[in-house]
Amino acid sequence: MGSVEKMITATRLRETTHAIALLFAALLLAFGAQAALATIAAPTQPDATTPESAMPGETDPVTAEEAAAADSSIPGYEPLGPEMIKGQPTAFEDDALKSMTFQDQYNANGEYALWMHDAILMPIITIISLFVLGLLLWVVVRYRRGANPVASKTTHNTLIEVVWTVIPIIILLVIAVPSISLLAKQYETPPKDAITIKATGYQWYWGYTYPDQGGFEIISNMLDEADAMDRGLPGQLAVDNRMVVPVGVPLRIQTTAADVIHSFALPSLWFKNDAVPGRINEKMLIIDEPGIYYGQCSELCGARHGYMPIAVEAVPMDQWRAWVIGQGGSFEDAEVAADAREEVINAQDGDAAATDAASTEGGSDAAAAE
Ligand SMILES: [Cu+2]
Repeated sequence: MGSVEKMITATRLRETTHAIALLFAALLLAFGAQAALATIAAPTQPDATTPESAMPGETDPVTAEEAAAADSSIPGYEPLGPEMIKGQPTAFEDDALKSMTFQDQYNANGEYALWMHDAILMPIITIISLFVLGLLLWVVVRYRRGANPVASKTTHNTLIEVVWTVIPIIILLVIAVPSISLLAKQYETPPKDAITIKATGYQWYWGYTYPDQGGFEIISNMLDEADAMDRGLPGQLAVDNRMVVPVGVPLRIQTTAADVIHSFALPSLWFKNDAVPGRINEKMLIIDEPGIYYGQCSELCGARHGYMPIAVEAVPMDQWRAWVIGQGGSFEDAEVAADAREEVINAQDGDAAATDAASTEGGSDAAAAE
């Protein structure tokens, strides 16, 4: 009997070893293919700012400084310095507690979400965890075999069953109300006059297009880490050309990608939208304070996924207009575009009104005509 069992165990062991070896081989193949693809793809990628170097990380510091000098030469616009950095992660060494939670929030949605986390979710999670831990300890101590040799045969208790059904329902309702309201806030449609910026993910950098201001595109590559540190900017987050936007007004951020799926994420502005090739995703963003806000691509997109940071610079409207002019943009088409959008929206509203005969809008129109 012993030898048969040993044989079976040996066979099983061999099978398991084979399975593990196969798994490793598959993983190696997958990673090898990914690395090979990356090396093939890298030199062929278009790179508008640094045509002489294919990899964004190898940006020549002189070129980057020249770019910065060119920026500061725009009349009426002053690029924000390191003292204006607001949205960035905190290092564990600097502040252990802060490094483990959310970044400070700089708009209404972010503040609301942070409040929901701090005032609703965390207290509920803590109370439930402590309560269950207490129950477990009580059972372990009070009903151990030594203290309670004859176990109870009780199987049903109507009161307890009602309580442990109703209380979780109430807890879920308490969570659902702010949760659904936050979800709705996040999908609020931007107003007609919102400023459109299209963020395009490329392997491995970002492009920011301003369609209403002439359609110019800003190509944004990560700064060389040492170069960024020299300028007092955070390494692996600072870029050569930031996405400059006006502060305090609604922005219509559209995200898309040119090659693979990327994700445009700004933790301190409670903003994240996937950038999918052949598709436009749209979400409203409002930034409350002037400043620099850092984010990162948040969808695994290839070898240099970790090196395509996002830097948004929010400046007052007049400075932003000066910057747009400095980039060769114009404001002539902005109103035309806004009017065109309004026409489309009115047409859609008109369709909706037509189906709803007793529309109040029709009534007010008639009143205005009189
Ligand atoms: Cu990416």
